[in-house]
Amino acid sequence: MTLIALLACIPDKPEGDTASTEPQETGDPSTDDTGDGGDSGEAASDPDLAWEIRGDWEGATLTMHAIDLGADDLTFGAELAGVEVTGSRVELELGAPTDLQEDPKLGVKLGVYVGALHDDDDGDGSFDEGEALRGVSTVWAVYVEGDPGGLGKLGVVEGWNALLADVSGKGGAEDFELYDPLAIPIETNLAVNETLLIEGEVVKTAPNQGLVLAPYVLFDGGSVQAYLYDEPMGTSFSIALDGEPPADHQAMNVDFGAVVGMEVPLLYADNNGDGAYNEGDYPSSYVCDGGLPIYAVWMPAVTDLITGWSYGYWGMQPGWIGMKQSGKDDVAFVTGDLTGLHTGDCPLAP
Ligand SMILES: [Ca+2]
Ligand SMILES: [Ca+2]
Repeated sequence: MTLIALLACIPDKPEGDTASTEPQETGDPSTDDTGDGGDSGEAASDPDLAWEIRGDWEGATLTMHAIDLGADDLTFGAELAGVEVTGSRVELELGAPTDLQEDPKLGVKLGVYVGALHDDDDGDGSFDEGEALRGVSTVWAVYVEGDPGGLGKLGVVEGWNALLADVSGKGGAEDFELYDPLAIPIETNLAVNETLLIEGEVVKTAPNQGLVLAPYVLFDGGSVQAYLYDEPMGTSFSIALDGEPPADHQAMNVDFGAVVGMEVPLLYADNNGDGAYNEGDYPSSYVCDGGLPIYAVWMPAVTDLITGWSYGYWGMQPGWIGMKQSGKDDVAFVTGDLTGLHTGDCPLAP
């Protein structure tokens, strides 16, 4: 695989919102471990690479993972560094990696690495599948041996470089942005988001109207012990989600490839007037933003590099995240709270 071909390996955005029921498994967002970390390069006297951490770095371990340029699919190879993070900047003195590979198209020997932050549960200074990732860099650290050849036109030089690829591009030179290899950003974009606020106002009120957060498992014939929210509806609403939903709200979702909790805010006619959503009540409307239904999704902690890589590019995060229908089979993720919503004119499809 060539460096350019790596672009094609950035996973497709997940589509649709269908869920299926399978044995449940909840994520384990462990966050309190402080491993011993590795010993390579921390507080390097003459750094040739440095990561700048944006977000909560305390207790995290930073690793770098080679992308196997010889594989057809995205495959991560050897781990290059494992350093317990003690500040927001991690400097490394790496020299030339020993696992460089020849890019067949470019005729250049190079190595491409992503940075990762994780909670090193077993304290071995290395990322093991199953340990919770806090971030995977979208900027690549790229080492080039000798003359950079065709990469020179991207501004790449011999030695360490940092590149950000535009995933919507075609892989041309214009789709790469050069970064300072002594200031490569890595965001804690995979930290579990514990809270989500959904609030707004209703533009068309009806008598005996209620608002329920209907878990998606209901649409698959499942049931839950309790709803996360179910209140009579006034002219405005405010739903504050906090923490992982109960296991009976979560199910395997084939589109996400993970056990997720999906909640659908629904307005309903409380036909029996008991102030709660139950049999005989009639769901009438989604809660919408710009006429498009919104959902709240609980995604499990990310514990593998490929999912972490994909999340970084698609702006997803584990924990609570807002999701918006953006087309028939298309969804868009919305980080941050869902506020300023207007609803009441967003009927359920017949
Ligand atoms: Ca480990
Ligand atoms: Ca009722």
